Amino acid sequence: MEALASELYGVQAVRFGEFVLKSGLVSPAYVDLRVIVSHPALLNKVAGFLFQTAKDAAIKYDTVCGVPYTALPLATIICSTNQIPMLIRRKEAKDYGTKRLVEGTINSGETCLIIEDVVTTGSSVLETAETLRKEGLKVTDAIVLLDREQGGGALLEKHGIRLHSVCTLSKILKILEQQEKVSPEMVARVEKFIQENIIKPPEQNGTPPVKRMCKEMSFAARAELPDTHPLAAQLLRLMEKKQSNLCLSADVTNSKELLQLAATLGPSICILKTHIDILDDFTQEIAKELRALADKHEFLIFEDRKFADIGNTVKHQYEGGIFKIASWSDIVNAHAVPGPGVVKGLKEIGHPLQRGCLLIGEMSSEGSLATGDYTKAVVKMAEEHSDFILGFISGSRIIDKPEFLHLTPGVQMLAGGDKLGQKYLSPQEVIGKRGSDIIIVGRGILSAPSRPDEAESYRKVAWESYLQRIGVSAQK
Ligand code: S5P
Repeated sequence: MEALASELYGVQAVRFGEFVLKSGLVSPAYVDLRVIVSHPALLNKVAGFLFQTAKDAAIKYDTVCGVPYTALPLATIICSTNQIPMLIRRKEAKDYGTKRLVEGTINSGETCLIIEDVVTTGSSVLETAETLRKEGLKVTDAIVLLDREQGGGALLEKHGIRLHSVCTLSKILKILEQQEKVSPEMVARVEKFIQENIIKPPEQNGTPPVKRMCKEMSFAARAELPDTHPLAAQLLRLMEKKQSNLCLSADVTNSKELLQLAATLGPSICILKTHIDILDDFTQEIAKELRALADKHEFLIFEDRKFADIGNTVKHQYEGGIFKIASWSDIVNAHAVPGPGVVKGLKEIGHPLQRGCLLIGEMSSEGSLATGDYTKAVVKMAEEHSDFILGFISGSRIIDKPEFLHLTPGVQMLAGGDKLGQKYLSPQEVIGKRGSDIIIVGRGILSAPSRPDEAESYRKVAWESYLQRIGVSAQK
């Protein structure tokens, strides 16, 4: 490490004095590692240190991606030396619209390790991570050569990324002080600068965890949070991959029509919601075929059974009977009216099968009693059973925890309602303004002349509302 610090100093990758930063701030330290590409031995050495740091931290990963541009040659050396597949993130793709954002073979679900030269706020690493996550990759760790210790680690941690650094600015300082390359006065100045310029994540900054915080997080980032239920994480990833936050409410009474819907609309949706008890010709074979279509088109199945009885009864309703819901449905939902017993009963069956449940926090129907304190009690119940509860059916975001999903029914392009008390809001209102994650659409799609076209229209509007909400401009 001593030799590395001295070499970095020697090639002027780390300098001390007075530098005006891009932000206008005057800094006593300047770090610019771009210069190391002109020093092949040092470049190799740095790559070696980065690789070793990942090894020491026992990180498991399948591919490596360097944050453009300085870390690109570093990632290349690491991958070439150790025979690891590499991915390249394009920085300029935005300008070209349809160009790929990531080059290389992307195997969805694999873990990609991010390599970076310097981290200050962590935003560059985060940008790369979000791009990779949008491609269906997992990002759990990033390795950086030099951490300027100005809050990057904390920001990344908030987004589910552990930051490991080969060295920190203060450590380099200490070494250079010992080597008498930097005066004690300069060390003091730099340390003071670091202390005074820590960019804290919002909630440590005196700003309370704002309601909008979770709304601004990408689905991909939420998938990686340590407390996100594995099934919710799977859903969030496939949503990002398919660019769909549309759940089709397949409220049809004939199994042929149900399977046809699944086959034709499958590519546009993230979830297919059933009311299996309205089918007049249900057999287990239909459930099997539906399951196969769900796997083929990568959507989850949600049986909208709305369990609402004591634990012992719902256990039987979930596992047995004609429908054997637990055997084919990824997600079910429940009313909280009976108290926690309903969740405990369902969990006994669903948890070992890696299933998940949504609690009904609010309803879209006129005069619904699920409001106010009731909704609050539902949220509390969900928090107490977050190993099985994925989130809520609600009209808007009812808790600002990114681990919980919010699904909203009562959605059509035009607000309004039906004759039986259903009330409709637009996708833009539900996703953009009310902070929900997924729209549930039934008749809005089912009664259209072309169901696939209408599903695509809903998918696009809901997805663009999501992108706008998280502050990303939609790519055409
Ligand atoms: O509050 C609710 C909860 C649900 S799950 N309001 C609802 O409408 N639903 C369901 O969403 C309802 O049972 C139906 O299957 C779907 C809405 O269908 P649409 O045709 O009105 O879009």
